[in-house]
Amino acid sequence: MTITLQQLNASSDADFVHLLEGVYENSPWIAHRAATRRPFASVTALKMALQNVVLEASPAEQVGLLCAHPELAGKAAQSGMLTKASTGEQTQVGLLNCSAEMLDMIRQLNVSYREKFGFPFIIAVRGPDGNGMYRDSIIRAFQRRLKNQRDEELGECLYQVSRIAELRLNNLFDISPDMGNAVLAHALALAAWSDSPTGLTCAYLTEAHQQTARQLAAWMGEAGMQVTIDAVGNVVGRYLSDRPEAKTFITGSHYDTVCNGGKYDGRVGILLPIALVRYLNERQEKLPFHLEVIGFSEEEGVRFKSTFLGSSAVIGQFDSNLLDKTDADGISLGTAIKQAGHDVDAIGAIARDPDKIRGYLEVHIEQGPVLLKHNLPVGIVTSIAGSSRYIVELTGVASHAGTTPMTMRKDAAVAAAQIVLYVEQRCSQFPALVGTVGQLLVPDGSVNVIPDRCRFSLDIRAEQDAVRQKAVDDILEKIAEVCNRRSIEYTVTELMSTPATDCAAELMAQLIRSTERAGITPFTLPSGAGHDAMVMARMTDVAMLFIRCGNGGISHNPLETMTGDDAEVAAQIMLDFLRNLSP
Ligand code: HGY
Ligand code: MN
Ligand code: MN
Repeated sequence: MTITLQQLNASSDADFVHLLEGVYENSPWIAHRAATRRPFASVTALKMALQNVVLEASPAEQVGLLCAHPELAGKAAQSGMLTKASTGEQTQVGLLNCSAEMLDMIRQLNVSYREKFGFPFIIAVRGPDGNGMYRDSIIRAFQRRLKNQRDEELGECLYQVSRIAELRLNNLFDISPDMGNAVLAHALALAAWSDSPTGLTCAYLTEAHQQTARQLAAWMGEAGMQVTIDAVGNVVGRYLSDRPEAKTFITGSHYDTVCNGGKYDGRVGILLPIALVRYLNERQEKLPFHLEVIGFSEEEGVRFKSTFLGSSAVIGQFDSNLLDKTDADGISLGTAIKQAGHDVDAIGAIARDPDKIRGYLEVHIEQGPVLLKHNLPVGIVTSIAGSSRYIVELTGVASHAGTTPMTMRKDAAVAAAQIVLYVEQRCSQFPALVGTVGQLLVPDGSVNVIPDRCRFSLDIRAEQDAVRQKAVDDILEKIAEVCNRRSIEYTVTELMSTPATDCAAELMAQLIRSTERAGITPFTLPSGAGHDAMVMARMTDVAMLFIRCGNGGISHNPLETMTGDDAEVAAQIMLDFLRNLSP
């Protein structure tokens, strides 16, 4: 049986509760409290209202809600006492026909979990696209989350409950997040191409990277765009306006990844506009400006330790000195570009004419927990933190681990350790200042040799440039002090320094209005992660729309996840944004 929003808005409170029966497992009180918040302008607004009732409930009511849920493959399941919805969901993912051995493992997990947290493990088994998780993934999540702290796990279970309710409401209203699920499916397809046999690594111009580019180009063409792959590997799709003289609005993000990264970082910002253009093209709907979707080829800086190669070429600031930089195999950037069939002499021509550009919007996963904590599918970015990256090389003296007195050592690793701890201590002094040593290496080290060399990276970021610069200065001073005291030689090489970037007020206001029209309370937040928008901001006005991340907001990790429904909300907001943006 499906229902309509009109029906729901017009019904009595009792009928409202009855129509939503089963959406929140054995917990009609949630619908009862939400009934007073009618009318709802959209199903999204209804979902938000129900979720907010749960978030505003008392801790006891929240735990009661969790305890109203059955255990996975638990007693209720075994005795056929599950609700109709739970029966369908647990059957769909094979939890009701497990082997005796698997049942026993799940039973033990249920016992341990309930003992630790006092409520049952809850997960939306239908998963990110509603089509069902693999049983093994469910069990791995169970085992992983059993290690969580109680507050963290309470929050995660409440999020999972809202996700279960969302999927049940989709069925009730017979709606499906088609664009959002297309984004997830394409992201999954792209993840098949990796530089590594395990996990997703897609570094600049590797074979996997070039296959990814070809696939993006194919999808852009199918969606109705004119497609080119430029001299630095950017995949560019243009959806033309009827007005040849119109300006161009650019959207996009990067398709390279970090080592062992997630499927959505960057790629969502390319795949979502592709789904949007397909939607517009199917309806022959044109925009008052040309729309350019750019898959930037290199943002993470993994292979050549230089970031934003793709977007810097688009704004005409590609640094040709980088062409001589070599990767771990000694291949230069210039050679890699030529080997990929591109012409380094054509890089200059990639630059866009700023006068012909209307603006830039980047859709990106948040890569953090803020939207999750605020129970919001999307957020509007106010500014992007500036960042400084360095490689530091320390040189001491290798000597015998057994015969060299502790007072006579020039130990590069110990010096590095002292500096690393200082980075943590110094960057803990300000809330919006972060410092990371992501790489720490004793090249050719031996167990019984005092390290003569140690190489490490620095990544320092802050919302305010002055705060970041002061932290960088203090850290560089500390490196000098530690090394002088320990008679260690050192070099510090700057890899990148990008100032903090403000998003454009006009475009932010437009995003806020589109978010409101989607039935979502607009929420603004800064970005701690860097994005191509920082580079594009040197040429035109920029804005960013963040999409909520699941699994506690984790990113740069295979656990990175999001839902088709949240992607759909972002797509609807972006569509409204483009339709209402003055040319
Ligand atoms: O490091 C960053 O902030 C981005 O993921 N490149
Ligand atoms: Mn990233
Ligand atoms: Mn990114």
